[in-house]
Order: sequence, then structure tokens, then C-alpha cells
Amino acid sequence: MTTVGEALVRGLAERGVDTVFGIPGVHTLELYRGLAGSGMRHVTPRHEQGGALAADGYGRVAGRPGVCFTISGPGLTNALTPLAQARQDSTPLLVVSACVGREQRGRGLGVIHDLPDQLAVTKAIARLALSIDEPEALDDALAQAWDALEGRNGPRGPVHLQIPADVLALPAAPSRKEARPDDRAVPDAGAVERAAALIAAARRPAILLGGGARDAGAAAIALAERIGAPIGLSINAKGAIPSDHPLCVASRMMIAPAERLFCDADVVIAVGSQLSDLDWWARPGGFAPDGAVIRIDLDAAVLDANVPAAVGIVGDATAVLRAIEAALGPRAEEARPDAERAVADALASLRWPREISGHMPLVRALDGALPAERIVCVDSTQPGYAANHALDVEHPGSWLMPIGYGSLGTALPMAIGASLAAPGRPVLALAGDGGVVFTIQELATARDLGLALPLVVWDNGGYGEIRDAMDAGSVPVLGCDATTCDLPRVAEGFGCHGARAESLDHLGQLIADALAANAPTLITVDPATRGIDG
Ligand SMILES: Cc1ncc(C[n+]2csc(CCOP(=O)(O)OP(=O)(O)O)c2C)c(N)n1
Ligand SMILES: [Mg+2]
Repeated sequence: MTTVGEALVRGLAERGVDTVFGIPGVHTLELYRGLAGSGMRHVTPRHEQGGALAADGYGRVAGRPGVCFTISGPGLTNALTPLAQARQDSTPLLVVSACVGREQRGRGLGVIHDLPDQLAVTKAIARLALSIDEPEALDDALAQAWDALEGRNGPRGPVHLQIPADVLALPAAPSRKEARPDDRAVPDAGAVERAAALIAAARRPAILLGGGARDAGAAAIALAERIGAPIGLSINAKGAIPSDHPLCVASRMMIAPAERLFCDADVVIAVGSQLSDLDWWARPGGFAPDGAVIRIDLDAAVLDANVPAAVGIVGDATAVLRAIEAALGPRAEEARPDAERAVADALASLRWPREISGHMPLVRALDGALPAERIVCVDSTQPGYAANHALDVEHPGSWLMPIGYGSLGTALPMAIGASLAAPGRPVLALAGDGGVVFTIQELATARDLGLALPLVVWDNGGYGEIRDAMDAGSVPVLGCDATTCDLPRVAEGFGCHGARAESLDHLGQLIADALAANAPTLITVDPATRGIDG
């Protein structure tokens, strides 16, 4: 007999899942019975927040769903922050949890791991939350989950599937393999024509890619080269096109004078981007372009987010970009602006704001220490904000900074997921001394896996960003000087390596050693490290 729990694991394997992050409990035994013979790798984090963040990191790098198993109640609520992060960034995180048995539902208090309404909690956060309340519901639930995770019939985003503990142990229903229609929106031909007409008449077009365009780099480059448009990358789109492409402004599009290429453009084509203030923080009021904005997104709700659209097109980024290019017709070559020159001039004369320039020595040291194939996982720490704009990656899904939700403690667990999704590629995590302790116990997970992972910690003795904000706002500094600990020794306690960088050259050497080690290495850098202030 196959139980529902075993059938669910088989359904995941059939969809290409090869790794599950999770902490088991008595409510999820049947899932683990299924995992045992499945050939899938199971990774045990030390807290479900770390497990779901690692799964999200896995999904962001692999470009296919990352999966986390939790028990009902506390296991699931521990995974809510990662679900929220994945929702904000539209990433493919699947959380599978148990819930209490059907006969125990609604009994009120006194049932272990119960909530008044568990699914209501995740419905408010995930893109899709479903309860598999009888064996016959399993196939359809998995199919719906994959539609949402892959953005096949609407916006992409995280999914929660729950199964009552008693249902997990029931015999599975015979599997019904029905072909699912591909409901991906076909771009509206009229809107494509209107966009093409605007672009054909433009003299200074520009393209902005967001996380939804992470895999549309080739189509964006083809259009950009045809019309002479600089390409800017949101933080979630870093790596969508190579940084040395002559039209690539990378994530420096909000830095003067590069911002003019976008703010003064007569047409901006924004693809898979919320045009969030988070990407445009250096400009008071965010991105407020003079020209018409053409917006392309899988999610119709994004078409007017932050900046209104002159033309909005719902659809897959690559498909719409190719359709627009096809609709352009012959465009007089002499009308094509010399965008390569404009990009080169702008990048040569960038005026980094103080928040970034102060961290450039550290950013340059990281740049020099990391091979081009790098994957970088960044927490909310001051040098991380600088690196968002000043450090490049060369492939999609290589910059893991949960900018949208901005929870502390993401870098280390995401780096674990990234390392497993891309074996052989160098992965580095960067965190602050405040953020790193939110999830520092995941060093044990990384140690279990023998990951060669440098975890660089900017150790400025507290919540620096908030301390500065209090100072700037004339608020007496309070609550920002939380004493942390001897972080390298803590790492050693987890069986990892630990070191303090004495100079930036030393940091480079420590990172090189860490990338060749058989365990993670926590490396602190602090304001007294030689060379840190230029
Ligand atoms: C879960 C969570 N709690 C609180 C915050 C607010 N917050 C944002 S940055 C920050 C300071 C983090 O300190 P640290 O990691 O040491 O980085 P630093 O600013 O010192 O570079 C805090 C507390 C947050 N982003 N996420
Ligand atoms: Mg700090």
C-alpha cells in the first residue's frame, strides 16, 4: 500500500524535486516514510525559518521550486517569514506541512500543534494555500501548486500545502494524470502594437529589468541592441545580463548621472519589475520618469505599481519582448541613439552616494576575491546595501538579497540552499553582526553538508543602520548596541572555521581559503580592519 504521504513525495520527485529541507515530527512521519526510499536528499536545518529560507535560496538559484517540510503549528509558523519573503519577491518556495487530524479540528485549545485556522494564516501570505483533506485531492493540489510556483496561469509565488495527519497515513487514491492546459497569458496583440509604436517613435528609449525578467536577458539584449537602449537591473534582476555588455548599466541605474538615462528617457520598458522605491532609494520620491512607461508582467496587479503604465502587457517576459521586437517593423538605423556611448560616459562618471562610497574598499575586496561564477547572498547590512549596486554577478539567480521583505538573518540559510542548487559554484554570504545571529545556528547545517562557504560578517558592534537612522532623525540612540559575541569562536563551536580579517588583503586570502575548505568559515571584518576606510 502507498500512503498519501508517500504519494505526495513521489509527486514531488516526478516534478523534478531532488532536495527537501525539513525538521520532522510525529505529524509528518508519512512524508518521511516517502522520502526514505525516494532518492531525494533531505537536509535538516536547525530551525524551520532556516529551512524555508534555504529552500527559497535553492529555488532562487535553481529557477525551480525549493521545498521545505514542516510539522503543523509551530513548524509552519516558523516558516512564515520565508513565505512572506518569497511572496514579496515572487519566488518559487513550496512549504508542505501537516495539520492536526480531521477529527481533532475545531476542538479548540488543548490539541498539540493546533491553530484556530492554520490555513487562514498562510492564505494571507502565500500565493496559494491549499488543504489536501482527502486522498483524491492530492493530484489536483500538486498540479495547482506547480501552476502557481511556475507562474503558468497567473503570477508566480510561494505555495503552502497542508495535509491533516490522519490523511497522510491513508491509502493514496489512484493517480489521475491529466494534461494541464498551459494558461500562460498570450500577450494582447493590440497592446504589443501600441508599445511597438511608442518605441518606434522614441529617441531615448531605456529598459529596466526586474526579478520577473531574470531569464529574459537574451530577449532584452536583442531588443536593446535593435533600438539603442541602456538596460538597468533591479536588485532582484542582477545577473540577468552580463555586466560587460556595452548597454548594461547593471544595478547602478539610480546613481547619478546614470539615472538620467532612465529618468530622462522618452520611453521606459519595465519588465517584471515593481519599480520599487527600494531600488531607487537614492532618489527622493523613487523612480518618477518623464517619459511613457511600458510595463510587462505576469501579474496584472504590478502593471500600475508605484509608477503608472502608459501601456501594460500581461505575459511572460521573453514572449512579450520578442513580440514587441517583431512588431517594431523596420526602424531607421539613423534614428538609433548611440546608447553604448551614453552608457560608457555615465558609468565613467558615477557619483556614488556616501552610503555606498564609504563601503567601496570592502566591496572591491569582495569583488577581487570572488571568481566571476560567484553567487552572493546578502543580509540587511550596510556594506550589503552598497554591494547591491556596486558588486556584479554574471548569471541570473546569483544575487540573493531578499530586498522586498527585508528580514534579517537570510544570508546564511539562503547560501546553504544556493550551494546545494549550484554545486561547484563559489557562494559567499555577507551579513552584519546583528543579522547573522538571527539564524547563526544554521552553521551547523552547513557544517553537516561540508560546505566551503565563506560567511563574511560586518562587525560594527550593533544595529548600525538603525543607529545611523536614529542619529539622523535626532532620536536618542536606544536599543542598537546589543552586545553580540566572539563570532569566530561561535563558528568554531559549530565545527566551522572562524577568523578575523586583519586587513582587506587578509580578507581576500581568508575568502580564498574558505572557498577551498571542507567546512564553512565565518570571517569578521570591522571598522578597524586595515584598508576598510580607503
Ligand atoms: C526581522 C527584522 N527585525 C528588525 C529589522 C530592522 N533592522 C533593519 S537593519 C537592522 C540592523 C541590522 O544590524 P546588523 O545586521 O549588525 O547590520 P548593520 O546595520 O550594523 O550593518 C535592523 C535591526 C529587520 N530588517 N528585520
Ligand atoms: Mg552591525
